[in-house]
Amino acid sequence: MGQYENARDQFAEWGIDTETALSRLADIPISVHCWQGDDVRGFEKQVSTSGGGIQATGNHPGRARTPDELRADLEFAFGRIPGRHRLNLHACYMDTDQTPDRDEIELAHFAPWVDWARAQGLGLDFNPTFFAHPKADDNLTLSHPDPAIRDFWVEHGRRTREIAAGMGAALGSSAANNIWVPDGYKDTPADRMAARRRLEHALDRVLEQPFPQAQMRDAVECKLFGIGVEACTIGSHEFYLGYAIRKGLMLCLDMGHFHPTESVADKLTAVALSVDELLLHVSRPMRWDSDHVVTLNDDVQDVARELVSADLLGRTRIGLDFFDATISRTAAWVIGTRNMQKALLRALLQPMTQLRDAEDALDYTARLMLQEEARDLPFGAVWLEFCARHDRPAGQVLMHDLQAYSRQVAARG
Ligand code: RNT
Ligand code: ZN
Repeated sequence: MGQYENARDQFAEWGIDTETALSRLADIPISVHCWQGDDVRGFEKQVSTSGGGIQATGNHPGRARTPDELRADLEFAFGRIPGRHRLNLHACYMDTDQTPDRDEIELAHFAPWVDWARAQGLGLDFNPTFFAHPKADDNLTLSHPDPAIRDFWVEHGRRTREIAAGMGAALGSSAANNIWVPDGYKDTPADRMAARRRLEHALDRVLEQPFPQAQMRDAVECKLFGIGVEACTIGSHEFYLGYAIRKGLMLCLDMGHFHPTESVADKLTAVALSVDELLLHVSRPMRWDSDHVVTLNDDVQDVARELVSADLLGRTRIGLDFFDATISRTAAWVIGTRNMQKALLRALLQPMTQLRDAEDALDYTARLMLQEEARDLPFGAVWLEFCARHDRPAGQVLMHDLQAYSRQVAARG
């Protein structure tokens, strides 16, 4: 008997069907973020600035400098990730000889991405870029007191929704368009209400035009604080939770955007009672929103377990959000995405019925025993089977593959 068959029998003793888990996992797309590939720089021709706490640290050689290089790196990474997935693009990753400002972008500026995604069998997701731009240098965009600056960003937001809808229509797959703005104050503001009202009104304008959900869906992403906006973030959790409920939007929960002891896993079910669809930015905050590569840690496994146990997979879009420039950028994608999948696989292989029965019987001893005994089950063999069935490498082969590619792109300088 092979390793997988052995594992399958061990899981079966706990009433867990590994075949069901494997086929369910194959149906869960992960939206892989483009910005891990080039340290969130993008391809706009004009000089951009950084701000809002978005900054990759490190100088590992091999950063993708052009859209072609980024696509080559993505093809390599997707070739090491089992299953069919999505690419999450930011507006600053346009691929065009033209030099449109953010309020001038159109679907045509992203045509090479759409063609490539179609050829690769990938869905696309999208994001307006409200940072790294001279008009965002004050860490104020949609809530800026200057109406001309607000207008500029409103137009940007509107255009990204059109582009996202165009991508969704072209690929026959609904694109999430996620709004995150860096807006906030470094020090204690005098008038939080005015700023929040300005953000609310600007968002209302951005979202005016309806699009079919089959083409695109809007999400809003809250945050606790960022570098330079320590005292007040205009788009806080309460702000966007309320706004998403009132407007029927998706709420984006980024795992790095809360107090370090808060659990995004715990929030999922609470939010899901009032919001019909969720977007996740799976990340690994270290002491703050540090955007480390996703590991198979307890936080990520807790999130995966909630998605499975609360039956939220059908109304949660799973995206990743990390950027580390101290390690191979392609390896970072592969490691982080596979870890999200491993967390989901483990969640799909829980003895759910027994756990629920124990809880309902107030038998917390049995619940704890089950949770702890389940840790020893042979997940690794099931994961290897998943990789093999999807023709993806694992272990030493994967390791050598990642190292060879990293050496190859190092020549880029
Ligand atoms: C910033 C948010 C946001 C960005 C990306 C690049 O704190 O997490 O999602 O990381 O839009
Ligand atoms: Zn995020």
